[in-house]
Amino acid sequence: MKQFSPINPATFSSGIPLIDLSKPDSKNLLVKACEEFGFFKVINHGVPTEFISSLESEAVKFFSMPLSEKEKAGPPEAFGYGNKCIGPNGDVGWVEYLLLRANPGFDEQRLASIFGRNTEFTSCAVDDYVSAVKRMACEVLELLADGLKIQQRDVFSKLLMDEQSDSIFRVNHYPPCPELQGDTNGRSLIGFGEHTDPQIISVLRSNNTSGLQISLRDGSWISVPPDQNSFFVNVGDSLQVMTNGRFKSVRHRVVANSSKSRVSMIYFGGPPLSEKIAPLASLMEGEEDSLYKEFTWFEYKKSAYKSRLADNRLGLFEKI
Ligand code: GA4
Repeated sequence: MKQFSPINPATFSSGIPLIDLSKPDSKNLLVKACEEFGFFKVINHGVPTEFISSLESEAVKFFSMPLSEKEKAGPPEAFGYGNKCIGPNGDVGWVEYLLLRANPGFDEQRLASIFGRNTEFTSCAVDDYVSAVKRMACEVLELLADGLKIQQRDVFSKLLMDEQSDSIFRVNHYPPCPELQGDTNGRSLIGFGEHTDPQIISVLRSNNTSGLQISLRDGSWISVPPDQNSFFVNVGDSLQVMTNGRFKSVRHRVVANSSKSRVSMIYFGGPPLSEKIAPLASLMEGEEDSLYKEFTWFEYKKSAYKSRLADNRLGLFEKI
């Protein structure tokens, strides 16, 4: 069993690892956070506030349009506007969303052609935001490679930087659900059901409305207090595989709020479709065997889209 040194309160925020990217010791804390939680909060991230606020205000404007207008940008397969239905296999949630490719300009051009020139999501706000967040995600991945003592610093980040990187950008709107107010039975409504993210890394920013919860290693759930000035980062299934299970992809979900609307923007950093996802040779100590069968990101993605949200998608690729 691996032993961890005692928790230092300065590196936690409400029980969640807190990483200050401007501090020199961040790489070791990042490794610990990915091993213990698969999740952490990032401050001093370097993403300009104006990129965040202008995209948020475009998102708010978009979601406040009449449903019939928004539906012109749907259905979401594979990209566009979606409402309540998540993925192709019957999952539903109290959420509406936009799914976009994270490659510059791509889907904004499509949305511009649907809505006309001056509508929301036609400006460069998405590009500015996604480029800055991707840069930060790459910095985190390089610090992680360093922290893991891998010689090739860009071993993870190069997959996001690749022109063919299959990365996604998602904007979620969880409308308030007044029926939940004063519910004495403590019932809650699922906004986005529990799942792990299939990609390498996900970077989330939300407004100041709560709702996000993560599952700890013992299976218990904790609420993540919202912080609109910080980012929250998830380890995805692919990073779990590349580290041969050393990092854990975190199960997470969002519960609806009774009075406030929640807006979140998530960048999912994925590899090119042809990329082999396998444990890095440099991380395999001695006789250590790969815990996973070999697969490409294309194969994993194909199988993920046949699954339900809550399924253990990596299960199919584990060696017995
Ligand atoms: C979870 C992470 C991302 O939001 C996402 C989701 C995708 C979708 O909404 O279309 C999936 C889900 C996510 C995993 C399993 C499949 C695919 C819905 C679903 C039931 C965009 C992604 O890449 O995988």
